[in-house]
Amino acid sequence: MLRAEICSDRELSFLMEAHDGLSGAIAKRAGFKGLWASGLSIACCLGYRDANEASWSQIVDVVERIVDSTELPVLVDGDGGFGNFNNARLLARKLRQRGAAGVALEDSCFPKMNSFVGDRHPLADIDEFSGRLRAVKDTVADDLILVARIEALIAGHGMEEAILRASAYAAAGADAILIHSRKSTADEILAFASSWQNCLPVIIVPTKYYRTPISKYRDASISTVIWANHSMRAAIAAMRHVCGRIIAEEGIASIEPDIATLEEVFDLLRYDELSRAEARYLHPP
Ligand code: SPV
Ligand code: MG
Repeated sequence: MLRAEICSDRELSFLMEAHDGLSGAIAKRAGFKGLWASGLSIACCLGYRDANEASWSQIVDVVERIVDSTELPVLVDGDGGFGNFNNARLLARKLRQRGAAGVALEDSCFPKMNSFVGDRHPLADIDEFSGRLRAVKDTVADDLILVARIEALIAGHGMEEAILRASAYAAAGADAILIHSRKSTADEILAFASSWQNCLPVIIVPTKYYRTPISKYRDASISTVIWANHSMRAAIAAMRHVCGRIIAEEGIASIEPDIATLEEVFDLLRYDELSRAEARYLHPP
């Protein structure tokens, strides 16, 4: 069941970005069945850059809040695993303990840089990265879905290198392949899907090629689409807007209709459940 939400070859699924318990709860209310714990969004909300400035333990703590507040399957962006095979397997073990459903590891070098920043994205050696994957698989077996993320297209290495890496990572035990692209059209990820022939399920992140209709992904038998950072970016726009109005108007009277009510806040965090528990445990009949 968890596996089907994260990556299945039966039908296209969608993972919504979450960066804390609240954004996870909102995504769940909207109807999402699975979440992406985005490294970019979590770092951003902690005031860090997406360059391994946040520590693995900070990420694991945030993931625990997302898992606890939603009880949805969460695929965690594990970057490159925060080091070598040993760091990667420690991260995976901790994520499993905190209830994550899966981890995506990318073949970047530590410290990584967000895929859309600059043009220096050195790739890890294939054998070394395969060792990270094998170590994770040996540590968590089937208790955590292992997604191998290929940065070859981001780094400008072309399709042959991407397919070579996908084959190596499949042999190392990956359960799915995430193929990343910074192009504004889906051409290269569709070309990848067509030559990969679904040897393992394919996961994509259409942040830059957002205009592509979903039907193209269904036609290409893509397994999973990740909406990777849209709650975080929506929050930035909304907070910028409201802060600007409050400072300009020196008051909050006009913004009240445009922000969430306190009732909605209490509802999202299930204060009603606490009242029922109080009635039961503090004031039994
Ligand atoms: C993230 O959400 O942190 C990702 C996707 O890794 S991206 O920012 O596109 O690299
Ligand atoms: Mg990331």
